[in-house]
Amino acid sequence: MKINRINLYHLRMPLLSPFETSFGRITTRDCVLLEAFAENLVGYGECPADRDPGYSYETVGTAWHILQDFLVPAVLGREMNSAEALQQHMAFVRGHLMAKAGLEMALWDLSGKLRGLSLREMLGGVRQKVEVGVSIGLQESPTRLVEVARRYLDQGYKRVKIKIKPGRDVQDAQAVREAFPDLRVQVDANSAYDLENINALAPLDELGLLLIEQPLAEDDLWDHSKVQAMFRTPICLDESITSPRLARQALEMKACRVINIKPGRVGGLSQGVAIHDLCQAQAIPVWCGGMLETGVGRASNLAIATLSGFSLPGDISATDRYYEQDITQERFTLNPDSTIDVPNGPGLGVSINKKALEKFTIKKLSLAS
Ligand code: OSB
Ligand code: MG
Repeated sequence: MKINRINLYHLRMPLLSPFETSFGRITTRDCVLLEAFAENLVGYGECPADRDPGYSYETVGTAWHILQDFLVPAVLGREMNSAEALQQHMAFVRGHLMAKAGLEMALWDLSGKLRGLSLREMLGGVRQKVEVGVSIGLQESPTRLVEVARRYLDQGYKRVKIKIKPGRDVQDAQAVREAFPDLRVQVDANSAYDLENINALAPLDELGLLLIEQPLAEDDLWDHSKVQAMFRTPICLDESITSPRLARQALEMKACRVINIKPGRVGGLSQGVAIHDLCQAQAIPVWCGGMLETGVGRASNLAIATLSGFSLPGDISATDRYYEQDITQERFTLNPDSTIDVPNGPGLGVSINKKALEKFTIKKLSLAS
């Protein structure tokens, strides 16, 4: 197929509640939505770069520039029939993995619509619903955190992740553990520690946590191997794993025992699948991370999380954990067993609510061949 037009939308959507991590607090969430036209079909992709370079160096601004000036021109009007071919055409751009991932997602959506196959079927997923948890941002106090966690448990979530940062770590995790002795709990530091202050986290090892996510800097596999040696609890890497090669090296170095796969962070669904395959061959558990996606990115995350090696619950919560109004007609809901159903329609299996898309668009660009 040949893509003959791509529209970029800079979206800004209000969150139902603020989301605070060690790198900042947001009340609205930005992203770039891609709308790609080919063969009288339209496919959507979500680039999860945020407004600020807190989680990663990419922002909506950098992704917009890279898409507009490099990636989209390299793709428009070219015969393109697989994610592999797309990745080859994008390889001249170093980095900018979230920008690439958005484009790859749109190609998958188009391919699925062309072939009448769901993304789950194309990726080789083995289940129709996916086990999920909820990621809870930093709260004003441990007491408040427990209240918020309880609200999510009442809704049916059976796994909770809490964000931590120096000064807001052990007490928070202990409070949750005391309130919910049997709950599956994990923590995420988003790179807020270094070897100087990591000892503060030692008491976490007594709490029976599922994992400790990304304690150190993203470019620091080696020191993560030292931290993993200090803890019985598995270290899970998120920010550090930006390619299948780094995933392999992290495992060789024993820098982690679990990997969080976010297709956006690694340059696209195909790269996420490659990391899944590599981990599965070594019996390393993986799970699907989240970036507060719209219904478009959420559908994509659900599809990849159906692969057999995704053995831990994903950060893929119901729509009402994030947005009062989404840009998809479909809203994702939580089943009583803490799962979410995976869309079955062709491609991503979602349709766009044009009114909502227009409402949340703060900038639009149309590029044609
Ligand atoms: O580190 O997993 C993270 C959200 C934005 C950026 C980074 C992260 C997160 C989350 C939220 O933890 C997961 C979700 O989408 O619910
Ligand atoms: Mg994380």
